[in-house]
Formats: sequence, C-alpha cells, structure tokens
Amino acid sequence: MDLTIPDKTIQESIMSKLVVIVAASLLTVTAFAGDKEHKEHATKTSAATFDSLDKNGDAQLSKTEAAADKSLADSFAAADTNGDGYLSKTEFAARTKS
Ligand SMILES: [Ca+2]
Ligand SMILES: [Ca+2]
Repeated sequence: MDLTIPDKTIQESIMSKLVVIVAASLLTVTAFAGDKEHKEHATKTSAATFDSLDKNGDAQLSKTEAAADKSLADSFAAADTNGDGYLSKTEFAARTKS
C-alpha cells in the first residue's frame, strides 16, 4: 500500500487554501475598517459631548451652551430634571442614556 502523496499536490492544495484565507481576511479587515471609519464620523457629527458643549468650563450647561446641540436644545427643559436652568453632567448623562 502506497501512502505517499505527491508533494506538488499538497503544496498546491495548501497554497490555494492560503490564497482563499488571505483574500477573505483582507476583505474582512477592509470592511471592518470602512465601517469603523463611518461610525466614528457619524459620532463626531451627530453627538456633542458634555465637555465640548461646556464652553466656560463650569461643569454645567447653560441654555446658551446647550443651543450648540440642536437635539439637546430641544430637550433642554426635560433634561433639566431639577429645574435650575442648567444641565449638570449627571442630567446630561441621564438624557443621552435614554
Ligand atoms: Ca457651562
Ligand atoms: Ca439642572
């Protein structure tokens, strides 16, 4: 019984599998990178952070500061749960969570 397999056949088989794996990996990496880039871009343009909105750095957002973010300005009164006319970081975080 001859169990010897020709080396050339094995090599060709391995090479063709490697090519498929490498090609699939490249496609996955490319798709992932594109997706990540897209998400980061969307985050930057749609949601302002508390720190970026707090222009005077007093750890509260005035109505004027909140006006820089349209969606925050629209929900300012609802977000200001203690009704002091300012959004604390806690109030801001509670709003973005929901
Ligand atoms: Ca402020
Ligand atoms: Ca408040």
